[in-house]
Amino acid sequence: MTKFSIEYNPYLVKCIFRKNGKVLSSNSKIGAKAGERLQIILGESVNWKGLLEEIAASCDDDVVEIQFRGRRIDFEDLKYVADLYNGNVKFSLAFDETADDADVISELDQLFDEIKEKNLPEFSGKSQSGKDIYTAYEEVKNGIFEVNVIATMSSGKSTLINSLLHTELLPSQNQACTATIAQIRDCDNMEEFEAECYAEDRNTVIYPRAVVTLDEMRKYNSDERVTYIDIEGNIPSIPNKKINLCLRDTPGPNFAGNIEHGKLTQKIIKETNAVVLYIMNLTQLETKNDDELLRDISSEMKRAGKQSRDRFIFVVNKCDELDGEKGETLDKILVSVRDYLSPFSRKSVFYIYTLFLYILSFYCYNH
Ligand SMILES: Nc1nc2c(ncn2[C@@H]2O[C@H](COP(=O)(O)OP(=O)(O)OP(=O)(O)O)[C@@H](O)[C@H]2O)c(=O)[nH]1
Ligand SMILES: [Mg+2]
Repeated sequence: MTKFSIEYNPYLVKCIFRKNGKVLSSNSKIGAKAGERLQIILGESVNWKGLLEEIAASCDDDVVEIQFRGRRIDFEDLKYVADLYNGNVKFSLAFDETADDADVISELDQLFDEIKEKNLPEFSGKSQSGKDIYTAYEEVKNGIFEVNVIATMSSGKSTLINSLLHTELLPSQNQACTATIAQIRDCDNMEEFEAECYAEDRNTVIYPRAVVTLDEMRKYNSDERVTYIDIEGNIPSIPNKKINLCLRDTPGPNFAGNIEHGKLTQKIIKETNAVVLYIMNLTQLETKNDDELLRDISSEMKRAGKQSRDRFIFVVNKCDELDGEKGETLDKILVSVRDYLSPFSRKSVFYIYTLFLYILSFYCYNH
């Protein structure tokens, strides 16, 4: 039996691979991947069959034990890929858990408390905007994690967000629907959703803060004076102590009622650091508008490098529309989605996210 080990540090984006105790150098095919994200290495890319296939090829053995050292969520991704593997090698997985995000943050908290107590002059400086290091740390830690949902019209943006909210709050229908920009801030202790509506200047209140349901949201969405809807309420399963999530539903950029919508989508793609969930409508993959948006995303990924590529996550939606009788299967569809996306950017990045996210989207729609 071959013993293979993977030690993964997601904060430094660093893997150490060992075969039978010996570290694989950067001259080896697997060792050369040491500086890439685990989720990317797990998937296929040009001249790379995915980590498990590559381990199988490098070990020349029927039985391989993989010892993984790292965070549980990363181990779960490895396990997911191992469960899908149907090659000739029998893999067994062992897990050695290291600190997770919560442990790291609590260690950082302690460290900051200690240096604050010592009143060290090295840490007494202020930034140009007048912030000291402690305020800046708190701001980053408690900052809002913004997720923008974008896509061409009727791809299922609002429906996906409703699924994440476990309730039908945002209007959705099979024609140009969302005309406003609604953002939902997670607030664990609220029992209902409350919303306030603003005009285009982001300042003039059109409807003051009130409890909302789908009916009020329909009214706000069809009122031409309303551009922004700020909503607060509990997004289930997302604890505030871990993350201050804000989901933002956007109108399709091709919404005929307002050319500003296209500009907003451009701004989200180019000018923010926020995460973008890009929803692809399986029943209508290759539209001109999709093409334009994907080109914009692709050039932003090229311009802003690695960090920017991680901002864009692709969701293949409406997977329930697959017609099994015509031989359409999820695997085949993923191949065609990959082929469709590959001219826009590197295959591997798109692949792993689409693979993972079609499952999320499928799950959300059906629950
Ligand atoms: N079969 C199927 N239909 C879906 C799915 N998601 C959304 N839909 C339907 O697709 C249509 C459009 O959904 P919306 O959520 O309004 O789409 P949108 O992207 O928010 O649309 P706009 O706001 O107009 O840009 C609605 O009729 C939904 O019921 C899905 O996963 N499967
Ligand atoms: Mg919508």
